[in-house]
Amino acid sequence: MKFYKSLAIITALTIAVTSLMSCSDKTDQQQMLHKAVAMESGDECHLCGMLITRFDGPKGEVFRKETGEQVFKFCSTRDLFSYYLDPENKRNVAQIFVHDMSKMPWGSDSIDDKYFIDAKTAWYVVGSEKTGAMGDTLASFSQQSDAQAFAKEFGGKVISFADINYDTLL
Ligand code: ZN
Ligand code: CU1
Repeated sequence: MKFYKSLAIITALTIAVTSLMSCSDKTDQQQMLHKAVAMESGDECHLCGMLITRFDGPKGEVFRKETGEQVFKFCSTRDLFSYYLDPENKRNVAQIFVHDMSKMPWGSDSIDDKYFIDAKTAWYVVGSEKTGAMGDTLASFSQQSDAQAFAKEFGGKVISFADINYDTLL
């Protein structure tokens, strides 16, 4: 009898903890609802200070958990990931965007925030002949097949978000 009683208590506790956890998950999700913002002509890269819209290639944006609406913008996917791969930053990033280069032309005059996608579900081509603000860069795509088509045309290797590390950026 005692055994069943404690079993019941444990079950009740487990249910309570689980529902608490899903509650906090929900608040996390609500904090995730930032929309990507436009790159303005005066915007400087958060990492290197270069004027973002003067340079070709995909750009990046980050919202950090503790800074609310403040957005951090990057001249290139390369600088975005140099920033993001720092464990201190990684922990604090709520949302991260890159351009979908299957939709956006490579040239700097085509930069448009409507082509921003979630960086975590994107596919990347590293080592292609296409360069960005800082030289070699990562071409970003929402579809793996588009990344493969790009790699076929311009060289390089297709990788996922999880594959990106400091070696990738070298
Ligand atoms: Zn930069
Ligand atoms: Cu730069």
